[in-house]
Amino acid sequence: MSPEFLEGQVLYGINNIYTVEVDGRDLQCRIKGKVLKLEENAYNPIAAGDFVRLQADPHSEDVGWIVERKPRTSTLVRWNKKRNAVQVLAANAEILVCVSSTQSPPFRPRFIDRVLVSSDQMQPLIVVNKSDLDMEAESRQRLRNYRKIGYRVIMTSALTGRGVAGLRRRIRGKTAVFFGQSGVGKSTLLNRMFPGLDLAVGTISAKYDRGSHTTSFASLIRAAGDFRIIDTPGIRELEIAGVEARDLAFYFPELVPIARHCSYPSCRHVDEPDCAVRQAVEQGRVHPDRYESYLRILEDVEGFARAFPRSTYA
Ligand SMILES: Nc1nc2c(ncn2[C@@H]2O[C@H](COP(=O)(O)OP(=O)(O)OP(=O)(O)O)[C@@H](O)[C@H]2O)c(=O)[nH]1
Ligand SMILES: [Mg+2]
Ligand SMILES: [Zn+2]
Repeated sequence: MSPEFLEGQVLYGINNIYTVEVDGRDLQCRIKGKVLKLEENAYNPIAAGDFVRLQADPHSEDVGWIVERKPRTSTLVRWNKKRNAVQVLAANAEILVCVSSTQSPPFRPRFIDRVLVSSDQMQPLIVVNKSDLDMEAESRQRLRNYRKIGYRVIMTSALTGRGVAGLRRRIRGKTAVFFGQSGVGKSTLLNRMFPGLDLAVGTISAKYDRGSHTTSFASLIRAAGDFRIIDTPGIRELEIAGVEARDLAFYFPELVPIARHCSYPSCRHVDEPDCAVRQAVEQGRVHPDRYESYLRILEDVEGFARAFPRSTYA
């Protein structure tokens, strides 16, 4: 008798045991032996949000064996420096909620720029939480620039509830991944949005003004009213993986129409002659901070390409 095959979505994985939602039931699953070809350079072969095919266990209806991962429609990835591997933080989400804070931890637009480059095929939404606290004029100016170049920005406060209903409306009926530095209030926001969720919330270190890495693994959460959310652990630094240097400018929407006018067809917008992007920066048409982010990320991805000519996580 051939074993029964099922399909489901991975909610989370801890120590190589994956909780998979199959027709509304949660199964405890492992990857079946050598059947699932593990990708080279991959830190985790399976991420929260992945769709998988599995075999039912003949002895227990709560157990399954993952035999295949379905192709991903979207990914949020980073380069895990410590493990020297590509890490998929979440898969198959339609919306990327990039959560930052007005302060405590400080507003870090450079980090946001990296987040915006790290997701593929997700619709980005910039959330600035802790709007009950003041924000520096320079940070507000950066927010205006994000809006100007086409990003949607929502101000929220998990404390007062400001903006929370609006955020809920935006993510209803879709799968949304919440991502950002530790301590910006991702889990607090989710608790505010979905009373009863009771996600663990951390403290902000007074000494370092940063979060305490409270959420420790990504998990897909289902909430009443047709919500599917992936809460993720905050990270300190975001190293880019899997973006080709020659494609990087496409991840900066304001550069796309400008880069077309560069003299060199393969212009990197660094030191090439007649570079339209550099001219635009000099003339103030592109925010200098955004260009600086572009340059720093370019350095990263060129280094990455040298180390790993072909990444294989897609
Ligand atoms: N003033 C203020 N504090 C907030 C707000 N939202 C969250 N906090 C506080 O920020 C701290 C960190 O919140 P968390 O929800 O744990 O942050 P997180 O982004 O989930 O952090 P990690 O799980 O470590 O990635 C807690 O002390 C919260 O009470 C807010 O809107 N305003
Ligand atoms: Mg958290
Ligand atoms: Zn150029």
